Amino acid sequence: MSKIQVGIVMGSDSDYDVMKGAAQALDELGIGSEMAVMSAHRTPQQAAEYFAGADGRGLKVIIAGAGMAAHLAGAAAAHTHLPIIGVPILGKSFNGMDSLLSTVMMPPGLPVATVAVNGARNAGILAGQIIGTGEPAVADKVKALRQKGTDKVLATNAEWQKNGPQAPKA
Ligand code: RP5
Repeated sequence: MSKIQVGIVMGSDSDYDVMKGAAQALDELGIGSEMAVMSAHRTPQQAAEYFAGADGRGLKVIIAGAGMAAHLAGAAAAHTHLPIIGVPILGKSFNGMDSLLSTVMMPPGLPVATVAVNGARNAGILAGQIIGTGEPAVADKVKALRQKGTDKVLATNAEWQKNGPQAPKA
């Protein structure tokens, strides 16, 4: 079992369906992760303790997802120097703009690397890229993942050129 290097946190279990994409990507890259539910507003004390203790427990990156203007990722940045990747979760209002802006618009000095709305898979891959700067085996896995994406497009286009455009197979 790989050592746990990434903490994936979310504001509510209602975020799980999106956030599991980060765990899946990290798994593909051979990086251990843990998941937890915590809220910047509903459980501020517990969240602060988790973020403040993350470095001491060996975590390298934190991925934080929250919907509405809950800005869990920003709260994480306030308590640790570790890199924070924010995942804005699509809610019921404003097409996710509330969450996107509350996650991305951090004050100078406290960056949150924000991925697309519901972009948890990319958050996992970005965490892998960060960890890969110090672990060549992880960097190799990131490169292989990208190559898979390239190969898929090339194969699809080759098929289109042979048999004409087709809708994706289910
Ligand atoms: C945020 O409020 C959570 O991250 C979630 O996306 C949203 C709604 O939470 P629930 O009411 O579903 O628990 O804090």
